Order: sequence, then structure tokens, then C-alpha cells
Amino acid sequence: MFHSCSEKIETDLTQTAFIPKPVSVEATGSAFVVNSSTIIYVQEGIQGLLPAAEILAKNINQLTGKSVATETVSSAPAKGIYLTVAADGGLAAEGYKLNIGEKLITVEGADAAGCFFGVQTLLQTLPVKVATDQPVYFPTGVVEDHPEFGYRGAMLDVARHFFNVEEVKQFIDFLAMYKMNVLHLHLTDDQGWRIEIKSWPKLTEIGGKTEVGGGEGGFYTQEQYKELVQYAADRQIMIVPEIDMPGHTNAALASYAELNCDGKATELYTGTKVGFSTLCTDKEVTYQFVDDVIRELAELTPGPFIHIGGDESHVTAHDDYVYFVNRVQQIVVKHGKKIIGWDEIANAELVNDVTVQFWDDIENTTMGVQKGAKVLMSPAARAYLDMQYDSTTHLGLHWAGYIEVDHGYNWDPATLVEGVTKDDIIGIEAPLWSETVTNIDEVEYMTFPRLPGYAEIGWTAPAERNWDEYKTRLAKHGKRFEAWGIDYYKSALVPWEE
Ligand code: IFG
Repeated sequence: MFHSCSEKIETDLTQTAFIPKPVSVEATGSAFVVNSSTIIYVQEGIQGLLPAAEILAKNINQLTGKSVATETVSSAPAKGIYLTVAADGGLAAEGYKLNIGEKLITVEGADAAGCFFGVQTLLQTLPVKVATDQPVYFPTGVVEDHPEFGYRGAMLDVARHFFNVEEVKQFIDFLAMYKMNVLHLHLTDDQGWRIEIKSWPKLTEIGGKTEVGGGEGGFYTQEQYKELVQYAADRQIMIVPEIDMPGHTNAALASYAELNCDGKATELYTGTKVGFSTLCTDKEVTYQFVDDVIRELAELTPGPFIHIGGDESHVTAHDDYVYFVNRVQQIVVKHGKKIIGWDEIANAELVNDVTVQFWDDIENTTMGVQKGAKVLMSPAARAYLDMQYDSTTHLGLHWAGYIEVDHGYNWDPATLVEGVTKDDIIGIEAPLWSETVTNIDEVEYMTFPRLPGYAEIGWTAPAERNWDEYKTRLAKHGKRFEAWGIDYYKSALVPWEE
């Protein structure tokens, strides 16, 4: 409810359990009271600010039961909530300055992304729910903030088990809440091909028909994929699509006989083995196939990256693998995109601007750095969301070890791997493989409460991070998870608020 409360409200903005932890927070001890005349103003002419305003309005509406209006303006208002982008370029990329006054809140972003992240910080100052006779207010003060890394993401494996558009949108919402800005979609694997390719229709007609366990699988039409790209973009999240090759390709090999060296289509596969499939690297049709797929995917993907996979090609001879990855890189570059690949691709000759995604092999990764590649840090032993929390976790695997919430938080990407420094690293990504994860509730259980920790590792300087302090902030987010209906793992290591 809204209240024109008269008595002074005392607050302390520094007591807010922000995740990720901001660079600086100063409290001024008062309150901006939200009432039915509160308006959210958006600076006109800045692409991408309106969705931030709509998300802010939606959250305020949910909390107060009343709708606050949104208006576009050409200059700063005297009161209300004002979303704007700094004209003088004085803020670091994706940074923001949030100034909460009693009458005027200004969310000034270095860019639209920064403004969106400032809105996420503002939202974290609100309680999860408010009694109907109590005022809704923002504690006053100033937050100045910017991220450590520019690539802060998670991966969803939609190939082993298929997740529909609505479920992927929910996953995108999770990332947006914690200022993550990349969703890597693992679109193809042995068990499924999940993206429509118009020039090779059987990839989804046949390759999209099933999944691990024999379920009905599914796929995204190109229209649906575009819808996901837009939904993510409205939340300042870039989609990185992955076509895993030459290994992990049984779904394609079952769809087109000609892609197989023996000219025979394989059977669809619904198990969980890895490393048994390969495209035929010495057939020209294979590179026509790759060119068509990358061309269509590049046209659907506004982001700079296409992920070419490259992992676990155990039945591809080394030289054939190198030859294949060399040619695929040329194809991706021809279609105007930059390459990310699992760390095995470092065995090939790397073109400029390649990013090697470290998941398990340090030698591959340091070899990639020596060849001039950048590194995306996804250490399986720390950041694989499909790793069980402990031996009692009813979902997930543990080949890389157990990852309790503290183990997932207590590491620094810039010092984890000898030979890989902060300057080599573009950021961090937490992959969720879905061999054992079949629906959004199970996604939530494996993703929370570890995801906020990865978001903080990507955003906050390591000197500002320690588990004993972080866990007290995380403890206060349990109520938020519950308010969002998130089925999270209530780790005994976290002093959850009652
Ligand atoms: N490794 C495989 C994944 C998946 C994973 C499960 C990579 C890069 C084990 N490849 O991780 O396909 O099976 O934890």
C-alpha cells in the first residue's frame, strides 16, 4: 500500500545485503517513500532504458499492489525515479551511480547496461514483502559501482534435456537479478539438436525428437530463438549460442547420413555417455554443413560470439581434429563472429580474438594463452552447476568433485590457474549440464544458492570478497528466493534468515 507517512523514517542503506557487493555504499539515513504519485522517468533517446523501467515498475507494483507510471523525459525531473545514462563518460563500462534522495532517485548508468544494473541494486534495497499498513520506501544514500569482468555468465545445456522458451526466460531472469550479462546456450549434443536450421531441416525434425531418458525433446524455431535473444537483450544479457563439434554430434549424425564417414545415419541416442561421436572431418559436405549452420546462427545472433564447442572429441584423430577446428574458425570469422571453444580447441592454430573456455585441462588453457587466446573461466571443480553439493544431493554428478556453496565461492579466477592472469581472462561462466536435470525446479535446486556467488566473483574485486562475510548477505537472500518461488538447496553452511 502507499502511505503519505508523516513521521521520519530512519534507515541505513549500508545494511542492505547487496549481491554482488558494490564498490561503495554511503547511507544518508532517510527514506524515499513510494506513493501513488511516484513516477519512473526515462531519459529519452537511450536504447534499452525502457525495459529497466518496466522491470522496476513491475517489482514495485508486486510489492505495493499499485502501479507506478513510467514516462520518457528530455531532462532530469525534480522528483520521482530517473533513469539516465551519464553524458560525460565518467563511469566505467557497465558501471552506475545510484543516488537515492528523499524526493528524487537518480540511476545514472555509464551505458544502458549500467543503468539496468543500478536498477537491480535499487530493487535489492526493497524488502521482500511489506505489511499493508506500512509505507514502501527506499533507504537514502549513494551507491557507486562497476564490475571486475565484462563477461559474467551461466550456461544452460538444453541438449541433454530440452527446456522450453518459458523455462529459458526464467533462467534469464535469475541471471538478471544478479547482474550477470551472458547466457551461453548449449544447443546441440549427442542427445539433441535444439535450434532450427532452415537449410538442414532434419537436424530438428529428427535430431530434436528426443533427449536423455527418451523423452520428447524439442527445439527452438528461429522465431523462438529470436524471442529469447530479445528477452535477454532487454535484461542486458547477451546470448552465446554453442554448436558443439566435431564431437558431441550424434544428433546431427542421426539426422543426415552424409555427415557420417560411412554414409550411414546413426541411431538417436538417449544415454549419457560422451566422446563416441565425430563429424567426418575429411568430407567436404561437412564444411558445407558447418558453413550453413554458422551462417544461419550468426544471422540470428546480435552478440559477437559463436561457441564452436570442441570438447571430448575422443574418436576424432588429433590431426583431423586440428584440421577441422582450423577450418571452422575460418568459417566463423567469415560470418563476422568471434570464437569461443572449450579448452581442447587450443590444440588447433588459433585465429585472432579466440577465447578458450577453461573447464578441465590446464595445459590446453595455458597453451591457448601462449597462442594469444583469452580465457573464459569455468573450472569444473568450482563452477559446474551440475556438480552435486555433497554425496547426498539427489541430482547432478561428482566427477569433478562436490561443490558446496562455500567451495563454489571461495576462489579467485585471476589466481586459480598458474599461467593465466587477470589480463588473460574475459570473465567467468557457470555451466549447468543437464544429464540429470530435467525441469526448471531441478534447474533451480542446482543453480541456487550457488549462482549469486558466481555473479559476485564476476562483479566484485577479490580483495572485497570473503566467505564468512558473504554468507551473511547470502543468508538474507533466502527470503527473496522463496518470494520468487525458487526451490533452492538450503545449505547448512549458510545462516539462513528465519
Ligand atoms: N563434460 C562434458 C559435458 C558434460 C559434463 C557433465 C564439458 C565441456 C562433463 N564437456 O564439460 O558435455 O557431460 O559434467
